[in-house]
Amino acid sequence: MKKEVIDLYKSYGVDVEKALDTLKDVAISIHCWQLDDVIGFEKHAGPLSGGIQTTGNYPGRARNFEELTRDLDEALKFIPGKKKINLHATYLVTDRDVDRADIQPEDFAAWVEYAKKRNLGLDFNPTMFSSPMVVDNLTLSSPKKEVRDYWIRHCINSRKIAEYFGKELKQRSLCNIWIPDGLKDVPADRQGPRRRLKESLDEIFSVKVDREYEDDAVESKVFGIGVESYTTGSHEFYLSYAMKNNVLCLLDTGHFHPTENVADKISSLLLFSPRLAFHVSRPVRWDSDHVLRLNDDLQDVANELVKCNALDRAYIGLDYFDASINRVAALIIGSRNMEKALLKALLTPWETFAKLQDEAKFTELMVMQEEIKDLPFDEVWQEYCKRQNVVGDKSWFDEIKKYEKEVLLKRGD
Ligand code: RNT
Ligand code: ZN
Repeated sequence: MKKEVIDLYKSYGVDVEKALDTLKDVAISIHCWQLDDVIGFEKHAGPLSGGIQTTGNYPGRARNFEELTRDLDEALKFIPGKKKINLHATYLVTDRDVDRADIQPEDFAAWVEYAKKRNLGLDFNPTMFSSPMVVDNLTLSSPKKEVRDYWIRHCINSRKIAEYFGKELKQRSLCNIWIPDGLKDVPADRQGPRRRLKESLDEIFSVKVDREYEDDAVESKVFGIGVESYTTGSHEFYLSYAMKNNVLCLLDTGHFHPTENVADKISSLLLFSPRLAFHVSRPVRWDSDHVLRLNDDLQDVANELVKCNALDRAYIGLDYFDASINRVAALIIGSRNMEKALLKALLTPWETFAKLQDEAKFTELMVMQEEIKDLPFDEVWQEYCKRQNVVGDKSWFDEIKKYEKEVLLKRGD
């Protein structure tokens, strides 16, 4: 890296070396489900449901563990930094004819082996959609006891799988609960389903797992397709539940009203919670789960995490799925953008800015905030990638085009 670049940042009070050193240890949890349109490996896998949707029919979807991990390996070559893989329960690798509710650690042993070899962590999500046991769009908040009990069992087993990941890989694994529960039209009873969800969660969390290895999070949502009028697991519901019961809130950046600033929530939550979790996504008009671009919304999230000095208190997971472009490229683009946003945030003199704010020097603050945008970020990004042994420029896409031709296009469907 050129000395002028280092000095230029230094003139703003930014230590480039420190930024590079910090970023390399921040884990990003890369979601496996971008590579196969959220289908998974269950023997009788049906279509995606639960009010979420992939659109597009780009060729080359991964159809099994071998194909998906091959694609993942290809993507990982071009993603710098520390990584975890984020799994859903439907990505089990087993010959057993196991019901979704009864999954066990052994069904994910292949993933542990995969992760160990590559020095990756693993996170987990119970899958409470794409199942005949989602009855009338309801799972944990269903009025039917057998439906609730089924998903309670699934969640308890999921937490044990995450604990197993944590123990095996010697790094804490996040188990994140999201349910699709809601109503299409005007609710007659809003509190009933929420009371049942609360009781289901109480039962799920009454089973103790070791916090050293496993963390629990709950993910809220404003609405889903087909359940536009009411969502049982709203933000207020889970925020209250999490604070009272010592579990974590997971903020999916696509799960709020379109003009709501999700980044603004971070500083508040961190005052009351030991850790915070994310599904970083990009909503376009709705929770559309577009590939992450390096836009202001993404930058804001990264900025807040750095400003709050919370990089070691955050689970940064990605959550998007685009079937209209090369899926491996989609995974790389979003992951690199997450890394870039964090690096940009780390290359900003937040303390100086905060002081200007406190001193009410708002003109100077605005000048600085704008000037900093012109610093030679790419030089630092290239240096980071070089140190991580990853291609820094767009030439990664040449490799992916080759991979598409040699591997992806040869897959039938
Ligand atoms: C749905 C939630 C949920 C899923 C993934 C597949 O709106 O965001 O997290 O997208 O888990
Ligand atoms: Zn999500």
